[in-house]
Amino acid sequence: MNHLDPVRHVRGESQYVDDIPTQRGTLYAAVFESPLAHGKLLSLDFSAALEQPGVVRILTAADIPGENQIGGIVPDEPLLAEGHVHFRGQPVALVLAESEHQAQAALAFIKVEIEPRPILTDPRVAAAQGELIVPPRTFRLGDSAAAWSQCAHVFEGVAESGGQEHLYIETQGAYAYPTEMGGVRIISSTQGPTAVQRHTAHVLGIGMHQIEVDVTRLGGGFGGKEDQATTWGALAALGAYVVRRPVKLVLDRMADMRMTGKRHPYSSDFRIGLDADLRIVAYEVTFYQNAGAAADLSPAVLERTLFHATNTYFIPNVTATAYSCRTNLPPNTAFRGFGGPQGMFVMESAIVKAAEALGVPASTIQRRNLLRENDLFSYRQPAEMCNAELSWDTADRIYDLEQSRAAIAAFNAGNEQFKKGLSVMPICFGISFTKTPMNQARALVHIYTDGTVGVSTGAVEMGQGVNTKIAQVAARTLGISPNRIKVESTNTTRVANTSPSAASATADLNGKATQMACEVLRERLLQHACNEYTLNYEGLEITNEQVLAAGVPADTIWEKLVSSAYWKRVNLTENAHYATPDLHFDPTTNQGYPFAYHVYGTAYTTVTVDCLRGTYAFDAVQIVHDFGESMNPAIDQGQIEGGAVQGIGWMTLEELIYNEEGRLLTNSLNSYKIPDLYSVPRHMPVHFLDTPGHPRAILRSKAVGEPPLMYGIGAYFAVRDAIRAFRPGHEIDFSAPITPEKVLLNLYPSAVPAPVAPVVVSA
Ligand code: LUZ
Ligand code: MOS
Repeated sequence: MNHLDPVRHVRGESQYVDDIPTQRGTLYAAVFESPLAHGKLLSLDFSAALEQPGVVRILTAADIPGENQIGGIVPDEPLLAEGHVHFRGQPVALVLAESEHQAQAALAFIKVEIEPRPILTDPRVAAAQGELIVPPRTFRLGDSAAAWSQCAHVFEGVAESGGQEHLYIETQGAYAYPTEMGGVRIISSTQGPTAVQRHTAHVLGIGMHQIEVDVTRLGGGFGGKEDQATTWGALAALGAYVVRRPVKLVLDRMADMRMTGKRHPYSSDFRIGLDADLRIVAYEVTFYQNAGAAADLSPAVLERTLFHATNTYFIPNVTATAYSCRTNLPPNTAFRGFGGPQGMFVMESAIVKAAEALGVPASTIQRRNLLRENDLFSYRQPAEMCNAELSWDTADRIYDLEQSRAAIAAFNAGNEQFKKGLSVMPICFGISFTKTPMNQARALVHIYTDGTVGVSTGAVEMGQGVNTKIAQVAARTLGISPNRIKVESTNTTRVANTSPSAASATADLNGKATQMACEVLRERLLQHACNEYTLNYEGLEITNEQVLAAGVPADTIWEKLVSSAYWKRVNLTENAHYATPDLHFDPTTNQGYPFAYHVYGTAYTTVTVDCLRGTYAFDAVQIVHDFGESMNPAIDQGQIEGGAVQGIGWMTLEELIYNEEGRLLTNSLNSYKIPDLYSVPRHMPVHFLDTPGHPRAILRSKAVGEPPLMYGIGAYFAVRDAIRAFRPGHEIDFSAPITPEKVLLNLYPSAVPAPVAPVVVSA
């Protein structure tokens, strides 16, 4: 089945928040941001701004009727700054005007006095000063301290990975309408409609039943709208609630880049010990996460870093500690992989460090330490239906590691200016929200009297194709054509108390709920058919035996079956609740069974570096991926390609630079480089690993959203490999992204003077 949306997208018919026809009387909002990264708010002067044409009202924290608080995990984040500002771009006031231009123009007339305070941008400095968001966490397996003596080889090092801008094509935004009885209806570009509803109700001091949030689709989310869509939904709602007029707030690209949080930069220390057979005996790692100025989702991201700290390897002795460090940057947030990639980058760095020192290919160490069936992760869940070795060996069989390496060696021997590099990146990603209670979903299915079907769930369509998958589940379960099915907008009044569309789990959770509701309806219709014994449809005689033999009602008799059921007063609506079975996790011992299952895969990345210019191009990323029984191979392959390219961007091109004043210098697409047509791999074969899938996955089709991002980590190591082909033995920092600039500095370490660069907050 094709993805339902692309034709509409290409024709420009899909509606995003900014495309909704505006109601008469709509006001436009613009956000006045803190110009300093840290300080005490002394005064705000709106007198000149209020005199600008079209300006209707300017709101501050003082206008909030409820509590000025939108913190999720930790209540540490005001909706509008109060008393102090903690990052540049923090919302301080909301201008409401008759036009978008007038609202924006008025911002320049607001005067603010701030007494500056010291600015922190480095997580290690923050940790040293005790600026932690939550107490540190440690995951432990075995006894690493005692294990060093058993190691033939021990290596240590530092690894740094940078942040990443989400760059969803649709920027953040919301459109709020006052409803009668003092409520608000919000159309929001959010992955988490219930989060917008809950926080807005709290901010307005009213019940959640007074707030309706509706989401048709997003132009991308990638985690950036899991938690951080709430600010704009709540601000628009505040305006609508106070002024009793519709309020629209849509960020322009540069405002979005300045004001919103990103992937967390990490700075980490590692120590790895191997025995004489290159088995990893012990691993110790300390992560310093740059959380920014408020908790947001940082503690959960930090936890997932610990879950994935050993990637897809079995290591008997592990101590992994993580610090979430408070700095004066915009609060960093969920981003595809949710801390997992940051943890896995350090693991791979440790292996490469050992491999380079020992003079063996990293792949030798990687292959020897892959998880096997029932091996324990550090959190004590066993690797069940483990496909780590299967995906590695399948990749070797079809892409041939030895042969690939030999071809690269031959190329490198015959070329001076161009060098090729190769890496192997095996992945393992746990599927489920790590916070067990979030693993629940509901579906509401209506069969209308003409046989068409409306399905509502908590799933948010953000381009990933979840609506297509939901329609497939309903069609398959009811035994009807997907053309009869409409997947409705995600609306908090139809499906309540939803988890965000996140954690790669949306199709599993909402798909299973849809399946359950449709199974009940199908049984009920079959029962109805049996009760009627014989249904006479325009000369077509069908007995209950035939209906039962068919298993599900055939499409041709569906309409008659449904309408006859209605006339017999059979309930044609069903609501189902799904909660992933078997999950448990104890955050005090950091042990349990947090994941429904794991997704595995392996990627070979080949790159050609121009050793005169420092530029590079990816020849190929060859992938073997564990889809289970893919229910939609086209959508799933799209997720693999997009995810891998997004990972390549994070690891090679995308460099966020804040100066020491906490100002984002890479604040637009001419200074922040994302992958384009020329930087994607020329070849990207995706082999579907042949497995039976997993029963906890929807239709045994495994989650596919986040795992492929981590194939991109291989890009960093492939580039590094090519640099070392040009300059054998050269020590290269484990510091991502490895931009063309960094490549050049590594190719000519002594010839290039140390650059006078702005402070790079790569961590
Ligand atoms: N969001 C969340 C996530 O709240 N919990 C998670 O475990 C998670 N994992 C990945 C992406 N988003
Ligand atoms: Mo996400 S990082 O699954 O919102």
